[in-house]
Amino acid sequence: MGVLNVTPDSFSDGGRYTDLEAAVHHGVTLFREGAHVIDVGGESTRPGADRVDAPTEIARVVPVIERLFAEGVPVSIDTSRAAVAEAAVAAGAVAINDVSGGLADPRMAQVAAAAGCPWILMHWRGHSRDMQKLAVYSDVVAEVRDELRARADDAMAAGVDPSRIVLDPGLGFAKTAEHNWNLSANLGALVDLGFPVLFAASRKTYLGRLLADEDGTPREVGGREAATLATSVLAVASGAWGVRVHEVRATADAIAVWRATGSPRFRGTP
Ligand code: PMM
Repeated sequence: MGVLNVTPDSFSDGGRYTDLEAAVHHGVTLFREGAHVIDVGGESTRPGADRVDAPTEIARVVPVIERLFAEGVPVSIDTSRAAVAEAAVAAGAVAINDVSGGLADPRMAQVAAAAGCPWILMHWRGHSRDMQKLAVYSDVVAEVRDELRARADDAMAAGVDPSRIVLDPGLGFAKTAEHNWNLSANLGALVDLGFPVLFAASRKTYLGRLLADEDGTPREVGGREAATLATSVLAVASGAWGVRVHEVRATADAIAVWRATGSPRFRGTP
């Protein structure tokens, strides 16, 4: 999954793709580089971000989705609002990526069930403005697993086909760096729930902290790519179904190496 944020303020690519032509060009490029779906978002979810209203979000994403649809590029809509998801699906989006796992908007389950498309349910405890206060767990892996299972149960109760549900641990959303590492190390506990798992660590703050200078200055966003690649390969090796990344070509290359290494074709060949 390639990331395309059409926002002025996302932490990594904010402000770069607010121009329609630049956004479409980037989406097509990521698709040609090997992304299976382009995740278009019109609202920043970085910690502390203020919300935008639904009409603003729709005005940002719909023209981009229409153009990518016309170019034959599959798009997922990154939103936690039912009205935005509905408008995006009408414009051609083939999946809904909901960082709130259906909690932010009670109508989302109904929209996802009616659309019949894949619905990514991310682990979430509250809006970005104050989510880090909610990063309190006694056993982060068990609690995220149980809360995600509850989201999937609610989705199915609302009529969403189980085969359309994808789960995501929500790295950085109401999670400290330690929580993120713990979830990454135990991704199998989420995979065991039986739904495809999406892993989205790309360029996140905890990678910047890991790679901080001696004086503690976090590595800048653009310098987190090699670390992102490592997280993606490790996630896929742990059973993740997909990775959501800003840099698609390098990710596709790294996963191709992992796949070739694991392929029986190469084992024991003289
Ligand atoms: N993270 C961001 C946005 N959307 N969607 C899913 N499913 N999982 C995530 O972890 C996630 C997301 C924030 O990062 P961005 O600024 O790179 O979009």
